[in-house]
Amino acid sequence: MKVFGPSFRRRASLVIVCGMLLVGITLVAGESMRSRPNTVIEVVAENLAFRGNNPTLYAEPGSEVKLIFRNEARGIEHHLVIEGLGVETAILRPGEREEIIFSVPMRDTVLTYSCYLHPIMKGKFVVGDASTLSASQAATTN
Ligand SMILES: [Cu+2]
Repeated sequence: MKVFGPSFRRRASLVIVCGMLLVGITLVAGESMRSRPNTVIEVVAENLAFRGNNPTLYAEPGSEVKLIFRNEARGIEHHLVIEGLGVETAILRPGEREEIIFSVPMRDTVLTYSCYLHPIMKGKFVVGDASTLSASQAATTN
């Protein structure tokens, strides 16, 4: 009695091919998840503004962002919150820094970031690009 006949070998090689295919698909899927846009945004608090005149910040929808917040003011505490995302740093003393990693919503939107200690420290956090921002500005002026 032949145990390893031609049909067995054919089936065995099919299983091996399928297995290799599965491993390949898993690797590719894992790779594409790891290569999602990972944005690093650095925000620096100076005396009574975020450096760069409270700049507009941009992030791609669905991306993962690492926010680095540094307080380089002299003798003034600052904090940073992005409204609507639940992203908020502690109140930082001069010289301190904090990093927060968070996920950005999938849909384009324009949010506000600010320091609640100083209401004039306020800028826009845009999920999307410049066209998202201009569309939202057109909507608010109409
Ligand atoms: Cu502040």
